[in-house]
Amino acid sequence: MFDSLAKRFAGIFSGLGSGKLTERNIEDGIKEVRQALLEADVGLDVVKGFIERVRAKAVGLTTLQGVRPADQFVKIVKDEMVALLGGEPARIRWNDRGPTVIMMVGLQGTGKTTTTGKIAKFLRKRESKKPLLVAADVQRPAAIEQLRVLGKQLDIPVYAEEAGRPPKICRRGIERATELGCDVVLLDTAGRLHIDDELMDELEDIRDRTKPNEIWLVVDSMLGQDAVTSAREFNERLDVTGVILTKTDGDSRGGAALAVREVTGKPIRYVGTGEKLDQLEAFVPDRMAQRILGMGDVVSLVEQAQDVIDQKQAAEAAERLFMNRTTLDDVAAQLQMMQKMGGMKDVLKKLPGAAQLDEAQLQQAMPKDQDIKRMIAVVQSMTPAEREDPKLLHMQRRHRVARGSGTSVKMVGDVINMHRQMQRQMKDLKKQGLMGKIAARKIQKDKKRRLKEKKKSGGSEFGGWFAPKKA
Ligand SMILES: Nc1nc2c(ncn2[C@@H]2O[C@H](COP(=O)(O)OP(=O)(O)O)[C@@H](O)[C@H]2O)c(=O)[nH]1
Ligand SMILES: [Mg+2]
Repeated sequence: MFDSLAKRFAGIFSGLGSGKLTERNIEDGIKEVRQALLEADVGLDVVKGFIERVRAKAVGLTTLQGVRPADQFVKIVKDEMVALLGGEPARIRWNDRGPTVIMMVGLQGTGKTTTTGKIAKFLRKRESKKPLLVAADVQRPAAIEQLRVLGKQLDIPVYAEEAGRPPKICRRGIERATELGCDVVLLDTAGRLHIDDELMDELEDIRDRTKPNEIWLVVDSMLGQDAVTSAREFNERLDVTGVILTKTDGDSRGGAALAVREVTGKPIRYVGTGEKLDQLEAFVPDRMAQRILGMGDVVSLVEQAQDVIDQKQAAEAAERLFMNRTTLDDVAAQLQMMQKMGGMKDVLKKLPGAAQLDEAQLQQAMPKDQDIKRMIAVVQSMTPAEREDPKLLHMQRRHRVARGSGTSVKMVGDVINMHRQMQRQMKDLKKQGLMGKIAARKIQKDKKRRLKEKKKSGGSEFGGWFAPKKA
């Protein structure tokens, strides 16, 4: 959803350069930020407020010492973006006595029923809750059936009545939850294509009779400003406690996501990222701001990595890295991790700087998953001694390994280069830690020199894919 906006921002920020910022530069930067937000369909009022806050902070930017002014500007925009999205992630108000009631509301087709199922699944997994779903949409018989099917799929109980009025159904649903020992009740209410009084009266009635702990408004991010308008109306009538943005996997420009918090004053709780039941993410403003600003979603990348890495193994690998005793087994481990983390493209996209790469550049910057498999095979065809000390791998041995792994001598060379790159990066990091800025500057110089050398020697096919460089 935020792809084009992220690309835009990354461009604006790199356009600021690394030198001193003048008032003129800042003004240009602000103008571009404004334009980018307007193009993303954020809405004029929200953009205005945002820009005013950024400008107020950006005045006198050049006075801070020791930090690049451009970075300061980026930080200001980022902080404001986090504030716009809601600051701290919101927490659920659990009921300490009896089941917690969560009422789902929203227009028809926004994804209420699907999201109800997703949330139930999410809360069961992440919060160890025992949910029950209530079919409170009696407008369409198909709606009840849809929820039943969902419940069966998830193995979560569903309370439904063929006839009767929704407020009473909801009350009885909560009673059933208590009987079954369920501690969360999700009310899947009816929607309409447009907001009308009849619907609102019904929803108010449900609210008054069930006293929900949370009222979550489901908003379709594809609807842009219309989504924001309907969110405002729902909130005025029902005083919702949170918003869930669905269909963020679509090609909307992101305006609704950015404006809905400011307009309703209510936090975004989750985002739906696809039709499948596990495609729901908790909404973390700081993380989302980084993604929007093209800074790369480093945090979620790390989390994703944590999911697949064995912690003990990781600690051992880190120690070897630090002692500069990495072997080709570490290279293989890293490759295996990438394989587990899923498509390389998804991983790369989350790295800082990668937002600026277009599809073709991304394709070029990464080894194909097929190649990852082959590279692992290369390492597996080496003797333990060779893995320990890649220097042993002279030409004859490389031929043997290539044959053994069914690959090419070139690929064997690429794997050895990866190992070298790993060691170099570690050295760079150490230098930075020990000698601070002087070291950092020297590393920059070294890098330039190495880049030149690499150009001369032709480089490896996958050169630079550990840290994708701007093309
Ligand atoms: N791509 C995508 N589709 C979604 C998402 N959430 C819901 N949908 C789809 O939106 C359509 C309407 O969903 P439904 O839950 O029936 O909406 P309701 O009328 O509000 O209950 C269905 O086809 C869902 O699969 C999402 O996050 N991404
Ligand atoms: Mg529905």
